[in-house]
Amino acid sequence: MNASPPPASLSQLVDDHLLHTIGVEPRRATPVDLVQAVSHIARAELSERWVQNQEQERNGKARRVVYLSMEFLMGRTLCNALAALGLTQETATVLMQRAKSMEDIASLELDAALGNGGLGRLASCFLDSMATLGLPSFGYGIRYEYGMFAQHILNGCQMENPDSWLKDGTIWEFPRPHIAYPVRFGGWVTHENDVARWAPAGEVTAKAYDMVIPGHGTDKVSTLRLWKAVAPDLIDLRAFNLGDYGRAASTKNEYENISWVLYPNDSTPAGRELRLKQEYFFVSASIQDLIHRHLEEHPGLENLAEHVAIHLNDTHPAIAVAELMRILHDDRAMPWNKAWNLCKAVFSYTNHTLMPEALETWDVALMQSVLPRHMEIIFRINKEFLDYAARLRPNDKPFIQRLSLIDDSGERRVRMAHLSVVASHHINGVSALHSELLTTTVFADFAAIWPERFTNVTNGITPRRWLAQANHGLAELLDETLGQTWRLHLEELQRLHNHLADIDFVRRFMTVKRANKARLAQHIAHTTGIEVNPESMFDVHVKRIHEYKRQLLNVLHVVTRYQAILADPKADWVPRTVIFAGKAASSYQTAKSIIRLIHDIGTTINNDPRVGDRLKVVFVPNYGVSVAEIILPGADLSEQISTAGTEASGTGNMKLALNGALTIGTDDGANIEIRQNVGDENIFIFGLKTPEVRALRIAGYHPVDYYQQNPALKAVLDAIASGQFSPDEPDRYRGLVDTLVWQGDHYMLLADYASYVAMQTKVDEVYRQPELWVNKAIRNVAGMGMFSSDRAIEEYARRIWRVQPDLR
Ligand code: 26Q
Repeated sequence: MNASPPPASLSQLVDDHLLHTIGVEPRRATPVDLVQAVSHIARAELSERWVQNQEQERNGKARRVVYLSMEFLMGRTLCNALAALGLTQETATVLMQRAKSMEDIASLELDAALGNGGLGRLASCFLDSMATLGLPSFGYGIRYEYGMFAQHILNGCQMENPDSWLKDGTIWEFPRPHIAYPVRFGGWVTHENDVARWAPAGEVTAKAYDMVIPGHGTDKVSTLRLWKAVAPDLIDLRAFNLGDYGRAASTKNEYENISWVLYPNDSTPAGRELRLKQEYFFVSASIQDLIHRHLEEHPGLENLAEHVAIHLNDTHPAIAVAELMRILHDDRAMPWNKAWNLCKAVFSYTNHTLMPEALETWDVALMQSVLPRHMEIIFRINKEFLDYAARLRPNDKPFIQRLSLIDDSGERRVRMAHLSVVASHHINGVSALHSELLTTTVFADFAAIWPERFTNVTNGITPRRWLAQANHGLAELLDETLGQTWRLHLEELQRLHNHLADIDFVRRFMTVKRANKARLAQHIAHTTGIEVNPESMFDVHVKRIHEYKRQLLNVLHVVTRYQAILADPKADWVPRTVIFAGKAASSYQTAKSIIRLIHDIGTTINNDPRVGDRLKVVFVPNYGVSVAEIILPGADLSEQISTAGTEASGTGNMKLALNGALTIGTDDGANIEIRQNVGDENIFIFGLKTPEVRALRIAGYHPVDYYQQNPALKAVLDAIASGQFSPDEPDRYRGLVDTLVWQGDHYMLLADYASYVAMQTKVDEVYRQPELWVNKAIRNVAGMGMFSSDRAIEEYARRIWRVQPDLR
């Protein structure tokens, strides 16, 4: 750390803010006062950059990217802002002089957790890269009053608490009271001379709150604009004036609940009316805003596509297509075909899942009642599209039915993915495998008619947060070894290959990992009360809890190992600490049951004196961005074990490898590209591959055969099912085991079990040779260059959005 005294100015500035902004005597400032003061300083600097940037963009009339996403998992802002402003060292010194550490001060900030998982964090990494690359860009989302729930564990069970991240306000937002739009719902539509008139039944106001997204190594910033739902003043007043305060409050709530809470649901869509209203609410406000901004600079909307590229982060904002059509055609009288061509030149769409149950659809009747005019527009888009398709393949009715935006196999539903595809000039998946599967499975028919629309952009992560900020030790070592430019040019990590034989470098790399493990061990002790040994292998499985991600397969291995240790305690066991973290959607009972099983198994194993240090199992509560920043740098082994063909990409896999963990994983998502980049010998790939999974399903998968034929597997499943880990309620996990053995084991855990356990033995063999392990770990870091979100955004900009980075 820089020990030289900071320029008097920063220290003086902190005192000024304490005195004038916070209202405390600097000598008496508490840590909370200090974090506020320092944040105010950074905020003011960012504000200046924001203003300059807006001015430049206006003058340049640049083509802008509009990134629509229901989720942004921003995490904390302070350290990222200081790093972007080049103020990290100075601030640390000023804090040190006041006997405070940066880490302690920064940890007082609450995470902005406005997302569920990978898709939301990807959006945040992308904003960071768009700002860093100087791409004129705007993120739009919802200012949820309550973000992702806080997870507590009570007797091994997940408890959800509301995430009231705004309870003391947040310093990082800029309210824009003058930027507000009406968003309308319900009512009916009349038609006169081919002109549709929508008479809505209700209206809510969307108010803008901006967050500045600082670029790194540049003065450029980007904006994240979040919308809050506010009842129109009139609504309040009417009941209020009649003295009916109860009704005034409840009407107000009915409107404002639209932006109250994030839907805590990943891959199991909840078909709730409120969710549809949320989607339309933020999309409508965003489209109105971008049109308003366009018209400030241009006389009309004809040239909209030359100046805006609108990106749909999954189908959640897909109603934007109908909204833009409505505004162009109904409100601004643009001929239908012209409006439709404009749409197709403006929109692009990223798909994040192949799992049919996760593809979003809406009941036609619900959409008719909430958005009657949009439903009509979707019907017309569909009719013209299906007419076109029928001309391509006359008399192929199944083809037409498969393509239709409306699924009428049962109760009629709108397929939001189909709406997104027909309106988009480009559609991409998030890893090479996933994009390939899109064109051969869910979108095969579309790919047959429009092959040129489909492409791949493999996900990426920002090295600023996931290395520079999360792993100071490694960042410092890289700075000394490679210089500091890897932050902006992650390919430079390749040059680490030149240092594999440098004993001093290798030793320091190991020391950094050891320190990160000690820090993680402390966090584990603090949050769970469990003491773990930092000398043991840290085997890390962190992500949303979901059956397809197969935390349960990991559990099967843990119990296998437990039984093997008991059977042969004298063998040369590699001590392991198996670390889980992740949230289960609150309504997802099986996922919650998996969390409880992990705890029950942990309690048994951790307290079994025959096991000692050889095996420990912990569950770190409340996984999120800031907890990830502690866990990932301390990992030795990264578990990426989804059933092949189910994980679209994964990004935790990239974060872990970038921090020097070796991956044990299936041939799935971005694991495949990680293997290509780090080399086959430096990753542990096991299990069925995607075509094998498919072939086995078709041939008929009989999990009970694996159960009966593999004694180790049988012993593990029997132990769990018989209540060995839940003696107070022996049947607690019988149902869970039954889903595997008797109910089809949809994600094929039993089929992959043997190869997984065998690979875990190979992992041990390598770990027993520390020089070999560290060599592979360094090769992993060295191979991660392409997984920077800068590379991903550069691909989107060049191949999809056709916008130029603006590096003035
Ligand atoms: C949909 C409808 C109603 C309610 C909720 C939802 C919903 C919400 C969130 C559906 C899906 C999600 C989140 C999906 C997600 O995070 N997908 C992940 O995206 C990552 C970034 O591309 C990939 O790396 C992961 O593989 C993918 O699982």
